[in-house]
Amino acid sequence: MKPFRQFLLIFCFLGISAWSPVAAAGPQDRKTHVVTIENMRFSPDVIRMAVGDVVEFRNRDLVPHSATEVRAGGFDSGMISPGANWKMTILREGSFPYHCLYHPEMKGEVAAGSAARIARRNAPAFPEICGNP
Ligand SMILES: [Cu+2]
Repeated sequence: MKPFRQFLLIFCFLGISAWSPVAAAGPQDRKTHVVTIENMRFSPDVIRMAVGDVVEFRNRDLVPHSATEVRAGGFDSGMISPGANWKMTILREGSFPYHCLYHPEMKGEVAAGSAARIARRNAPAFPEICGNP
């Protein structure tokens, strides 16, 4: 192969890689957002994240808590024992208020994707949103 053709081929290959508008987003690109449960509060109480990110709840209180979506049929950690953690992934855009089943005054919200603000205003019903990371 002539050197010029070789150069063209390499240039095309690199050009396509560099200019491709589609970025491969794999599990390695997921961010983990930590919510610490301490002193009877979720901290931070509002998480803004990308769809597909992971939220990890860490109970650092001396009593059990839960992270349970307010909407019936939504996500539910079940009991998170003192010192235990629980993770979930949000798979759809939206805003998902949650509370603790044992202490309903403990409240938080997970918002995912660009539609989060609109979703919160309109408060529509959502299909299943959770999966294991
Ligand atoms: Cu609680």
